[in-house]
Amino acid sequence: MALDEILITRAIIERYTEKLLANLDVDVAIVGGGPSGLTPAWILASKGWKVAVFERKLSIGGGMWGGGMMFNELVFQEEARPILEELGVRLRPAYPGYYTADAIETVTTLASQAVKAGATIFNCISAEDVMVRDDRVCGLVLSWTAVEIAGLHVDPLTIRAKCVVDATGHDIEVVKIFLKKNQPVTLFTPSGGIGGERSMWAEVGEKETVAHTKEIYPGLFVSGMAATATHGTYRMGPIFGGMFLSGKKVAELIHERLTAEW
Ligand code: 48F
Repeated sequence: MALDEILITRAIIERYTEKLLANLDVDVAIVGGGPSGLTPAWILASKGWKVAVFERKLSIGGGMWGGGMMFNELVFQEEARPILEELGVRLRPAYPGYYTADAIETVTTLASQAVKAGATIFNCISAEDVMVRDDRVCGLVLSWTAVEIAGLHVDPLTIRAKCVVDATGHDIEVVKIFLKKNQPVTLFTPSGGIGGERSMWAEVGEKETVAHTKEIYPGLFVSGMAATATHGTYRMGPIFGGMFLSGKKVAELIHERLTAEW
C-alpha cells in the first residue's frame, strides 16, 4: 500500500476536530493532568459522565514523573492502597503502612484507565479564564499553550461545563484567575479568599488536603495541591496518597451534584 501524506494529515485533522467538537459541552471539565486531575477523570468517566481534561504541557502526569527529587518512585500510605489496586498499579510494601509504586507505571496506568473509561484528555491546551453565569462557574476559556508561551495576541475559545475542577497543583491557576476577574466574590474558605500553601508537614497536609477538597464556589471545585493551597494548609511533599484520595473525593462530590441536578 502506498502511503499518502495528505490522507495522514486529513485523518489527524478530522479525528482531532471530531474530538474537540464532542467536548464543547461537557459534564466535567478538569484543568490539570496530574494525579488529582486524572483520578477524578477516571472515576467520573467510569460512572458515565462526560469528562474532558485540559493539560498545559505536552505530557500528562504532573508531578508524578519525578517522584521525589527525580527519584521516580512514588510513596503511598495504607489509605490509598484500594485506589491503586483498583487501578491495577502494582504496589510494593516498603515499611508497615507504606507502599511504593513505579512512577512511570502509575502515570501510564492512571492515564490509560481514564481514557479507556471515556474521559478525553487534551494536552498542550491551557485554561486562561473561566466562564461565569448567574454566580456560577460554567465553563473554561482555553488556548494553545504554544500561543501562551509565544505571547501571541490571539483570542481563546470556550467550552461549557456543569462542573469545573481546578487540579492545577501548587499554582491554583483557575481559582486565581476566577478571583482576579470576578471581584467581589467570596470563596467557601475560612478567609473567603486563597489561604496559601504552608511549609511541609506530611501527616497534617495529607489529611487536610482531602478534608478541604470541595466546591469552593458554585460550579468550581478544587482537588489535590490546588485544594491544599486554596484552603491554606501544609504541603505534604513526596507522598502521593492524598492526591489520589483527593481526586476520589472530588469525583464523589461531583457525582452527587450531577446526579442531584441533572
Ligand atoms: O502539579 P500536579 O501534579 O498537581 P496535583 O495533581 O498533584 C501534586 C503532586 O504532583 C505533587 C505534590 C503532592 O505529592 O506536591 O506536586 O495537585 O499537576 C498539575 C497539572 O496542571 C497543569 C500542570 O502542567 C500540571 O501537569 N496545569 C497548571 N496550570 C494549568 C495546567 C492551566 N492553566 N491549564 C492547563 N493545565
